[in-house]
Amino acid sequence: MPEAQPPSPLRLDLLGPVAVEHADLRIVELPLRSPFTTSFGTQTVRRALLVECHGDGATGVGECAAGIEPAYSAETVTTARDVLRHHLLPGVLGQPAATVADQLQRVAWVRGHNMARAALEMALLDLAGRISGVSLGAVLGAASDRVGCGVSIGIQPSLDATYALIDGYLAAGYRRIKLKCRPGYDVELARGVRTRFPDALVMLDANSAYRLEDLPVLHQLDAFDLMMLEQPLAHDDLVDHAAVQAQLRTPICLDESVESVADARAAIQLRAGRIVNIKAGRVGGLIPAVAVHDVCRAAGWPVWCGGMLETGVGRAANVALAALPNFTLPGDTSASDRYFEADILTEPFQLQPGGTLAVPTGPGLGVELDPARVAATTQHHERVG
Ligand code: OSB
Ligand code: MG
Repeated sequence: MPEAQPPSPLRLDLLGPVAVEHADLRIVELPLRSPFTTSFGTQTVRRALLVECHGDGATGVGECAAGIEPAYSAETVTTARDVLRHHLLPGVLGQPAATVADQLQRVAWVRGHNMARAALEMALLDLAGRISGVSLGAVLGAASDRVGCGVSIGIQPSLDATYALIDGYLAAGYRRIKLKCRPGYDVELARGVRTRFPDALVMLDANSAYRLEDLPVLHQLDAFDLMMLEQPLAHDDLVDHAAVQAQLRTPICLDESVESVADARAAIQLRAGRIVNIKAGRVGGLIPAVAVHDVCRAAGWPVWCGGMLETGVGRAANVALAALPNFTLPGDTSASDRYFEADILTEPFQLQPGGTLAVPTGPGLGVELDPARVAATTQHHERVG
């Protein structure tokens, strides 16, 4: 007999009706404190598309996860802006709905463009939460008021530079170290880190840099007690991941390969890994992210909250999501100062003792934009509707 599954924690019923009178699309650009290099490229800035939805005298804001280049995902800041401007926002502007879910149903016909859709969803949830006086955490079903945080470290010019960064982040309290890797920057990295930090929770993220032929390298990595190996194979693959997982002790964590609940179910059925990194943008929103959380929970797969170098806006949503019960592993929910000299919030996210971030409790996202910081970082702004 299968065990009874816990019900989904989602509480959309806490939110009242929502109407969007007009919207703004804004692109802000924040320099990163240091370049972030992965197997697919180097980023020196976070260029973020913000969607601001105005209605009932309130404003809700959403951050789009998409990056500048179509490297991690097919979507970019500009594709998301176009889809929001021409297809998603026209579907909701001036058309009040009884619930956020009804509002989103109006644009359910738009295929793909998950990150654009998720940005609109975040803005609607923030708007409805502010109007109803309910925090996003309460709506998603947060089970704790703090989330355990890890940190994602890019590929560095030298192994010694990596060790120095790890030293600093562990001293700051981060609970888990994720190291970006790629062919040729992998086995020595894992060996060196394991030797110097034998007790740290360490994992690697390949961002799809390996192929089945690289199995010997993955076998070598299997010797280092890594907490997990994130997305070793192609962004759209599950079958080869299953073949590799069958041969490795180290759990595989899927990132790029899970873009929907259907993908999560397929991954579980195929045993293409044992863990999922959930990013709301990648799966089309926070509501689908909770659904992925629920299917993973039912299958006994732990999940954790990934990141896309978000500003404080997207970070607030990530932290609320990470407070759900099956987010049992520290996520890429680092503090604002890990990324930026200055965030765009009145109060940046700060790492608390024990390596946690506090889940915002105010209405909606529970964070406030700093108008001066927004003005200083805005590169593009247009009104829609
Ligand atoms: O693969 O998780 C990833 C950043 C941009 C694109 C892809 C990824 C990442 C990170 C950074 O690892 C996570 C963070 O926001 O700290
Ligand atoms: Mg990843």
